[in-house]
Amino acid sequence: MGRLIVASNRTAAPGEERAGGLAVALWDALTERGGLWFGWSGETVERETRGLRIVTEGNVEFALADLTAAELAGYYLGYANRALWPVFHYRIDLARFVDEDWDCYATVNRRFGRLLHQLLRRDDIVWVHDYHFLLLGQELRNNGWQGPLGFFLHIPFPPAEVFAALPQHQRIARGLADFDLLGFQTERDVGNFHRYMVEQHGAELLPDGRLKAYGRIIRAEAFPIGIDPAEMRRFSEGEEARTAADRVRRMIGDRALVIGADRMDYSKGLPQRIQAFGRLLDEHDELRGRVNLLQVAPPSRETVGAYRDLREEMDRLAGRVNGDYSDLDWTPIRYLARGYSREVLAGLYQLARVGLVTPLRDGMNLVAKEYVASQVPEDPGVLILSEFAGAAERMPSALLVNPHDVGGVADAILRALRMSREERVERWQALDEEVRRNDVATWRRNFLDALRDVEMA
Ligand code: GDG
Repeated sequence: MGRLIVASNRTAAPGEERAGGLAVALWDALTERGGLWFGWSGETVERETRGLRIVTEGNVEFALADLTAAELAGYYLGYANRALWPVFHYRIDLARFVDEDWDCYATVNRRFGRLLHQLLRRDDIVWVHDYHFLLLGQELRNNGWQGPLGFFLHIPFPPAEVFAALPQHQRIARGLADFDLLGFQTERDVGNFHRYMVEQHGAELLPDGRLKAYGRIIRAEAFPIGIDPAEMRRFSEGEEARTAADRVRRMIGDRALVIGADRMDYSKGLPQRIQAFGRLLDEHDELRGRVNLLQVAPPSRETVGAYRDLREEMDRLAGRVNGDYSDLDWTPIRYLARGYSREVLAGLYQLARVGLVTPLRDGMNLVAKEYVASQVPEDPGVLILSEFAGAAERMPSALLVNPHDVGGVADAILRALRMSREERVERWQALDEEVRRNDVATWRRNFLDALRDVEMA
């Protein structure tokens, strides 16, 4: 059996944080069969990039490439985060299409493809991750790689009409067709991709579900990503979780806690969420002084304009609700524009009566699953989940909401706060079963099994 080769924009090389189910799952897969993890070193150099930096840990090698400052601006902040991220999240209105950014994106994929190809051995299997590397498979093929080549998209794949707005969508589709296996988060994403390939590229959908495109046969399937529920449970019972929960409890007393935790990203529906909580207080005076929203929102990608705008909007909205309703001994919204460790978050999830996960669009959303895994089985909280999160496809027992419907979300919060313990337990059990069944280990096993089938074929 050959090695597993993983390529992702960031790696979990020694010295980087190997926190989070995903990094751990990939690490486990790599140590299981021995392998190599390729990606950006996280370092930018002024002009000339050095060659690869190789770091070894046990039977796993990390191959790390630098970016120049211009590449960081064009490939990463430019094309990946200003064009691809918004379009894949159905937000053409926020996308900025700059030809030079695309050129830079293609160039980095080409350079990285060449670097990675030099490290490949005959019987390796290659697994590429996410929207930073849409052209990497094609570049490996161009360099002569004929072995198994898989790709997993962590974010949604939009409907054909939206994807086709991307000026370079043809080139990207052609690149994707060079993979043997394309993994998506949900059946909806797979359906979107199929229809796009058939309508725009004359692809043929074969009876066995595979796709014939550009003279190649590719498999496009859903592999819903999960978490490590045991880890989350451990965190929620740990010392850090307890200390954090105690601190919050001291602040809120016996008031009900509603929690949100999201990267500060326009896809997460944060302004709408604040508005919904405001609406709840507008319409229910009996809740004033009785309930708190704690929103953790670590800033991300702050050099991108749309993210700065979001930050300002959040400050304004939370300030307004608090201005309208705060009293001497109560502030309705505690909005924290900073990150906390996952240990701390687990404690907060457990304390919270309601988990509010209302993205406008999300590939999967792991916070929803982590909230479920952190609950006390006899007295669990209620998950309110956007129907537009990938997670909703298999979590129908959550209170599903349309995050654009501010009144509907307010109603759902009210319903969650009033829900009987019996109903809470029943809903939670169904959710917990799903979270445990489709965990992160299952996700990677299913993907790698499918990729190995390609290898055999
Ligand atoms: C992308 C896709 C898909 C949150 N706050 C803090 C913190 N977190 C952790 C959570 C969770 C992770 O970050 C966030 O994962 P999500 O899935 O919710 O969202 P994205 O970052 O957008 O991830 C998404 C995912 O990839 C996996 O495929 O589900 O749809 O967009 O684990 O607990 N971690 C720390 N401090 C925080 O304040 N340390």
